[in-house]
Amino acid sequence: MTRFIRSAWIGVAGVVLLAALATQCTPSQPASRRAAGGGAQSDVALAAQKTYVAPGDLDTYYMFASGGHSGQVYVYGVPSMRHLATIPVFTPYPATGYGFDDDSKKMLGDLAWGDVHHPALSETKGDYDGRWLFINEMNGRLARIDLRDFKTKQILGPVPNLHGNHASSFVTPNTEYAMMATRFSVPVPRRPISVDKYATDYKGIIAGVKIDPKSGEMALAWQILMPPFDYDLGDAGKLASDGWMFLTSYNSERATGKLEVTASQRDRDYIAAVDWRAAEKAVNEGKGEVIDGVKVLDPKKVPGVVYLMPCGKSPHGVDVSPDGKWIIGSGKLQGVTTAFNFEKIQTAIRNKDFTGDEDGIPVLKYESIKDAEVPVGLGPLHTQFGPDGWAYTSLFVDSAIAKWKLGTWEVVDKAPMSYSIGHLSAAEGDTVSPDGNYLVGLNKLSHGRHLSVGPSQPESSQLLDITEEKMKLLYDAFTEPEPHYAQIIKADKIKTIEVYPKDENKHPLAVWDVKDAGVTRNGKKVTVKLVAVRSTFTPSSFEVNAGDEVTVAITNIEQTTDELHGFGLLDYNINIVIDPGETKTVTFTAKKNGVFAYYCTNFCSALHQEMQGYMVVK
Ligand code: K7E
Ligand code: CUA
Repeated sequence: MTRFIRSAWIGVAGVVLLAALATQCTPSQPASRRAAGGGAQSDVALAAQKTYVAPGDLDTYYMFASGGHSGQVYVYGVPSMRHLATIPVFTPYPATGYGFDDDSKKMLGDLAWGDVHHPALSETKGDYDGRWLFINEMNGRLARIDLRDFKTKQILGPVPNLHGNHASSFVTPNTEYAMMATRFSVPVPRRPISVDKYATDYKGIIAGVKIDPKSGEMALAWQILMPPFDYDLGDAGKLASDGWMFLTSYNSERATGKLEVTASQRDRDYIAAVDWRAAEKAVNEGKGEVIDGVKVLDPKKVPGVVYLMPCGKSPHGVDVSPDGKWIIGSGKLQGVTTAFNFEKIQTAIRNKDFTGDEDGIPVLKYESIKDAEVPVGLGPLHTQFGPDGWAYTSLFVDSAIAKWKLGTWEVVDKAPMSYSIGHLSAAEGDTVSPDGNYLVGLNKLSHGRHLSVGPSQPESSQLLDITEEKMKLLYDAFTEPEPHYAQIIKADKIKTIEVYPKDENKHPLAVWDVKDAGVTRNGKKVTVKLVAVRSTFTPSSFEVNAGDEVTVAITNIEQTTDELHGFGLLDYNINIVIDPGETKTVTFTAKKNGVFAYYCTNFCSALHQEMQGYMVVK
């Protein structure tokens, strides 16, 4: 592909420009590539200026990117595209000790991996409020990260009935709900039924996860039984369409086997439109059947909770415009994206303007609910928004972003992406008041645009300037697998703490004075209360008996920013990190006899190397 683009560029730009640029390029930066990236030298300088964040200066936005099957969330600064932090969510992360201490180990459960796709910042009145970040994972889970300390605080699930939680975690405008939905339909309730019965005996599920407005605590509220399609993406209605959720699905053929063929037969699949207030009401009125502990609504018995909107072949993304009036659904095998009109959807529902049903769910008439088919280009996947009605749609097949206008449906610009863009993320670009300024293309391929690191290549995330009529490529950043979706929030909306205040530490095993540190024994249970402070552990040694169940509780009594201490216990697979003011515990059976060193893993002072001790197991 690189070669193709290079030669195409040579054709367009001509040899003269290349010769001019060649003199300015180092051997490791071929002239053609440099030109393709930025155009003339002055453009390169301008782009550099726009992304340069001087030493000591701060970025204006945070970008939270899904880490795909790494199970993590990556935090970047925009416009510098510098990687600032990794937030471990569904996977142990030795760098912060996540997944080693008792609490995070319990939260992770038996699963050592997760495949995260769609971060969702909490919202108030449709705008990011900077409180929490929710993120889904394919093994039927949802997590909540607290943006006060950038830590994972809750993992919900795996939830019953639903399998392959891809169309998630999209929140409603006041963070009333996050969504979950089935990508891989299964028999509900779960039981072994052979795949030949897929079309009749397998079911999809759309779930509403209620979020506590004070604490952010998530609880599975209800599920809706759906036909066995593959539910893919979602977005919540807002303003005009508040109260609704929209979720795409492919495989309305209800096929199995080679889906790339069998599930691409029909010209249209569906977007499910869920009236979540109606679902909530039905459950409150006692409707629905409890399956595996969850209230499940069957639309045949509870009409009015869900409708199906036909959408171009195998749709992927669905995105609601900032004013909530349009629902943009993209059939990924088409050259257009469809703008559905929310008012027309409501009229069609009122007039029963249906063309049939799927398992009792009314199918709305396509012609009655669409406003336009926008000729964006090939392989439209996802749409983000800017101010003044601008929309940006990623085109996987064309490997580009199309810029177009809501209402006039004019496509005004296209920016090539290197290469094969999936999601894209504009600054506050899925809220009721998008910022514009920057757009990041989250590309699937990056070959040839970075120093080679062997076969396992990074992903490429390209930063664009969208302040002017034409989109301008500013910067190539390389990100770890795999930024499916990302959200970009104004930096000043996030208020972090850097030290846990002493008076907030209510941990029962916390000790703030070295006098209170030490070992207590209750039968075979041993508790070791440790104090960590520059540059000593107290106690600096302790003894237990082989076979004891040992709980080590460590309090980092520092109240100074950036003064973390680690606790690495050799040969016992124990590695935890304690932030200033925090208490963490780790419980294990002292199975191995002998003497084992523990030491501080975080470089904390000039005498960090001396911060060590011994556990003697007799
Ligand atoms: Cu990669 Cu949202 Cu999972 Cu599209 S998804 S590209
Ligand atoms: Cu404490 Cu290094």
